[in-house]
Amino acid sequence: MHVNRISRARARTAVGLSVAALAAGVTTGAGPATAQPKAAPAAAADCSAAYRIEQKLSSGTTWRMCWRYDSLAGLVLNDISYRPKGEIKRIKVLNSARLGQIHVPYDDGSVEYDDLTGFNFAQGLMNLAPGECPGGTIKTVKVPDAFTEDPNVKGLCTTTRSRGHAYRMQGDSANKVYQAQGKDLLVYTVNQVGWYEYMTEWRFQDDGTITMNVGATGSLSYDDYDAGDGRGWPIGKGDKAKATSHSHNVFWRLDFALDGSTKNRVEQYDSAVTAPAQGQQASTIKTTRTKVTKELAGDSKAYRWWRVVSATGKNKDRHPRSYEIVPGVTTKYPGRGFTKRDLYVTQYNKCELFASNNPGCATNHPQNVDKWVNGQALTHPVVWMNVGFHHIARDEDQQPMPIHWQGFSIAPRDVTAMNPLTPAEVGWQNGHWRPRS
Ligand SMILES: [Cu+2]
Repeated sequence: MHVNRISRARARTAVGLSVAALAAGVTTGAGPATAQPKAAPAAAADCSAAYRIEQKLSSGTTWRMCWRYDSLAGLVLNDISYRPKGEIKRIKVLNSARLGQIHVPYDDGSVEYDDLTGFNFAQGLMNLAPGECPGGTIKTVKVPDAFTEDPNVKGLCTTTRSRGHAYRMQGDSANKVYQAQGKDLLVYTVNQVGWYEYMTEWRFQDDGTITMNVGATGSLSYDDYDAGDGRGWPIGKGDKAKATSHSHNVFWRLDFALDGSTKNRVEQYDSAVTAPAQGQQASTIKTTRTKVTKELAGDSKAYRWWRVVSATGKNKDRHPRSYEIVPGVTTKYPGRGFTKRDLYVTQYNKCELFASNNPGCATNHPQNVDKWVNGQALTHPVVWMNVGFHHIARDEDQQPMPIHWQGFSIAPRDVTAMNPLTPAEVGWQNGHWRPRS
């Protein structure tokens, strides 16, 4: 999207290559340029050390995953697990987490782009300056189908960051305060597409929450200051340069494997309100669970949430482990079938990798995620989240354009029996506990 002529020409060539590679059944996943160790330790994750990201946060939680770099999707994180300090074993969360598309339609109807499968998002991986990965490590990525002579890009940052209070609780005495500052592992890349730069950020919190965001920055598209429809937003002196409004519809694809099994269940919860009955002070809220046994095209709304439930694992309180899907702020784009819903849950199919313009399946297979929802039973659910941003430019968008984030989270629900960051002194306060006398 937002393409200048040079990158547009570049783009066409490279798309040809990618499609040819796909047609030939060639996988173009690539990894780090550094040499791999000859003998990896036996107990390691399913990847060599160069492809592994492992971080023990100072609060005691360890996150571990493997990474690779896909010729279309860019950064792909596999085999994601964490071990909170009170757990003996690592708890697996996801088989795979990746972007599922960045779809950019223009308001004047002139054009729309599928940046991942149609505009060489992956090949636009940018070198990061050391200061862009404060306190962390920048890994070298070998970019498949690279345009440049040297395909090696210092493009993957892994670092840690504080996120403020993880919790606070007043203790028995005035000067006793239980408090902790939360720590996160961050994993991110920057991909240039035309005039834009997209930051793809994965945030792994010490409390088990995973937050995924795409940030749009770089520059507004110089070529689009003409708003042919007369409805763009003036961003230069007077009323001449009008930036064409457009949307960024970002999709994520999450392949869950809670406790190592892909046979997860999906549940939807809705709460209904009844006005206060006579003699009652408040309204009554009734929450109902709907088991999602078949593929789903769903919408976020007030009082609705979903969770993915482990097929096998329970926490120490014998509650089934699950991850809750926490939608982010979205402006849903109603102009396409695949952008009409906030969430899709599809039965796993190894060729279904991009929410729109999906190139990997047989020619008679539908290309968009909404068409994959066709009543199949969910024995291996794949979650697709669609988060939209309607970008009406403003004067402050130049120059450079301030980064604009869109995304969502998944949060543990009953993965551990208590807050995984609980300090030892209050570890006994689980369930119906009694105050100490
Ligand atoms: Cu934009």
